[in-house]
Amino acid sequence: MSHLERTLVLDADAIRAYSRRGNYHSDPEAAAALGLPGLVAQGVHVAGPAYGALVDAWGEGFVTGGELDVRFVGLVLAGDTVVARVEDRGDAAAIEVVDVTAGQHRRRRHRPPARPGEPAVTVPRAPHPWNESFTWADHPGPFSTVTAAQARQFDELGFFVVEDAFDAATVAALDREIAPGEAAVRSFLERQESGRFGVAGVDTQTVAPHLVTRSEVLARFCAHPLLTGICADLVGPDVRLYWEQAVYKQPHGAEPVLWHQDNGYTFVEPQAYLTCWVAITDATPENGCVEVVPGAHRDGTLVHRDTPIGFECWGDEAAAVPVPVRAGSVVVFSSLTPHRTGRNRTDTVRKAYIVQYAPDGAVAYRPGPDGARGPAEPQDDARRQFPVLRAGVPCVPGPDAPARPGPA
Ligand SMILES: O=C(O)CCC(=O)C(=O)O
Repeated sequence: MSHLERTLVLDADAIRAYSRRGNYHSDPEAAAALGLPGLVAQGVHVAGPAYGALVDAWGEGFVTGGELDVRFVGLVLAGDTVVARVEDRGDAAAIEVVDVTAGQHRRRRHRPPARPGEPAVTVPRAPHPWNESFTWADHPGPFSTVTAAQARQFDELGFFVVEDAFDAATVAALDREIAPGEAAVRSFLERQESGRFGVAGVDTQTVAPHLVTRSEVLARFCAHPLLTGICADLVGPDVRLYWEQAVYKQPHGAEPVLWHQDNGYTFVEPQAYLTCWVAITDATPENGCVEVVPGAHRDGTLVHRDTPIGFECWGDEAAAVPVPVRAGSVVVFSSLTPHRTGRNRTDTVRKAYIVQYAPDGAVAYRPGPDGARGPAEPQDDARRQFPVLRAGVPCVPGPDAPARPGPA
């Protein structure tokens, strides 16, 4: 058995050599050109080039066909430099990446750290310019689904948890239905030179929106009686699905999701709509559970700044409350609740399906070319913003579905 240690710059060819998309095997010719001849991995499932390549968690049991065992540490992107130890085992071989140095492109995208003595850049706790006269409306009841204590916590703190709301079979079905859309987003991200697109990135999290347009199961889930019951109690009698997306935080992710309000990304009126954050895996402080600043939702939408890794508003580390939940639980919070999620520092993906509901008739505003508020944009796209409640009665998903009880 012999060892060989090499330093590889992961340019596009190297990436292709080790994680060719589609059939997921290394390319013998490219490997030979890199000075690692004869290494062929068959059936090795890697997430694709430029992507958390060959995550360390996959180390064991990674060999298929007995030819190659590849173990990378951490997340690797094109442009990074890796030190790889190659172990020749006679009829097999193993590559272990023992060190990774981030390439220039990655460093550029990271926020420069504050110099000693220089305060970190903070965003002021100030109203969004279009938030001129917001008043939070309390929810006095009566309630069909939430408890009076949950409603009070929602009014006072801006969030509450419904523990174990969905059983394991439902959670597994969500995961299964999300998978194709998530894979499509991942593939899109992999094709970006930086591996990034806004808040999403192959080394941070995939964000897969509008999945209800692909999956009847997910559309029905968004009209689940528990969720429409929460809507009836906290949003009103006439409610539409406003937005839904899966956020899958990658193992050993590079970035957190910064403090933000959901209404800080796209300014919706009425400003207060509802977010149901459904945990598909357990969410913990280690893998990036939701954290909130309690109470700040009552001020309405805050000013946000655009950063290379997403929007950011004022947050308060000292007051932040982590909200760890088991898979199947729901964190219910307002579109006005400042929240964030930390880096996933574990070996496994943290998965969530995020479903948002707004009163029927809600509109969105985007800045025009001069930065001023553009025209009101109706939020009633029949394919993905369908009614879930009409006059307090749950609807089945669909553009013109009559009001009738939702799915069991
Ligand atoms: O799930 C996450 O990690 C963050 C999601 C989030 O904050 C959002 O979708 O607004």
